[in-house]
Amino acid sequence: MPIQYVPVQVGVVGKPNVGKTTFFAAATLIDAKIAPYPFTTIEPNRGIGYVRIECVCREFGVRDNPRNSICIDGWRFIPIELIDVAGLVPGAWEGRGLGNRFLDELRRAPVLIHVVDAAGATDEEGRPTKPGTRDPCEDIRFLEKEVDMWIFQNLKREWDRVVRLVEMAGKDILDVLYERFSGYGVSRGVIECVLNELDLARKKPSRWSDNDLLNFVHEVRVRAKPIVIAANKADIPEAEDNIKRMVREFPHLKIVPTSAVAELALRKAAKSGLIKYLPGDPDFEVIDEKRLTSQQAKALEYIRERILKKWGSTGVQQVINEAIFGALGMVAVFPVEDENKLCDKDGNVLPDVLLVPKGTTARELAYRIHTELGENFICAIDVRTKQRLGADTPLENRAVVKIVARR
Ligand SMILES: Nc1nc2c(ncn2[C@@H]2O[C@H](COP(=O)(O)OP(=O)(O)O)[C@@H](O)[C@H]2O)c(=O)[nH]1
Ligand SMILES: [Mg+2]
Repeated sequence: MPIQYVPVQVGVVGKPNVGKTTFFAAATLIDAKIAPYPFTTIEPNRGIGYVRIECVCREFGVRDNPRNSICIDGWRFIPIELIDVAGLVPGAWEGRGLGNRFLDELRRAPVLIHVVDAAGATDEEGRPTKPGTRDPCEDIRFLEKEVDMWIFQNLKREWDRVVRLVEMAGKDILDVLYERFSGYGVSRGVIECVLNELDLARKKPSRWSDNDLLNFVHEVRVRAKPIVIAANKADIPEAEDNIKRMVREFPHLKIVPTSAVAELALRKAAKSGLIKYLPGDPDFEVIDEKRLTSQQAKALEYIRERILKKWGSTGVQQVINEAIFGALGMVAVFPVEDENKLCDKDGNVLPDVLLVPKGTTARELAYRIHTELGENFICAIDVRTKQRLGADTPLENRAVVKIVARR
């Protein structure tokens, strides 16, 4: 039976015209609608993007045939689900610009990529302006507030019920709040930790001020739905100073300079066989100079000089990797059924890669593959070292493991 694979969801958010749809199109290589007008994206777009890791095939000297992922030149691309949420404008949490509907799309996404116009070429509502006019730091503050206020409002609406359950029905506040947050994918541990940290665990819900509630929501959200910043339009000269300032002003955030248009151009050129380029590469190679029009050649050279040489890459792949491996702290593991041939029952070599939270144990991995495999778990084998791993051993990134189970 093939392993069931549910891709991690990543929300792509930001005000209109910052490049979300371009980013999404580049990351998924689907031709989504791209236009410089607010609200061109009405329905949220969903598509498959990828994180990139070094595959283990070369290390083991095997030729793999992946099933749930792709291996190109020794790089493994593992699918994740991207959700392109239409432009969020200030006041979205109150319903401005269909904001509530868009925000609801993000409920289950455990991490967000906030696409920011680092060139400052769009005002607070996303209308085009002269580069350098808008301070993108404001956009970072605005979006955090929108997300917090949206959750705050949803929780506030149910607060009478929370009061009744805790103060009249005698339920534990931790259980009640955990249940309220279950739709957002927040763990009990996070709720408990924030309640204690803010000294709210023993305060009666009827005595919580709006400020208590807002602080609580903010602290839970920071832990449960982290945001990474794609400092987009990094190809525009005005972006450089802004990016430096963002890094200084938000030391707790990961800020990745990106150029979504450049990534889209490179992927299209690669797709039509003009260049050799893998998402995330620091450079590309022209396959046949003669096939390029002079305009194409110029555009590619521009991308090389202004983006790749300056920033090291277009940043699109990097920010996705940062969301999954940095902000969410996940690790990639390769489960196999035959520890010598590194294959599954059908002989597929290194067929699957699973993204799991750091700290996932060998037994938890078994459960993740099949409930039965978890129930009958005996031990796991680290294929690299041939060592036996006990049930509670946490798995390392790029581990290749065989699960041994009772039949
Ligand atoms: N210079 C530059 N322009 C970009 C970049 N990404 C997107 N744009 C442009 O910004 C405008 C809005 O892009 P779009 O993807 O529709 O933005 P959205 O409203 O956030 O989805 C379009 O004209 C894009 O070509 C980028 O990295 N650099
Ligand atoms: Mg769009």
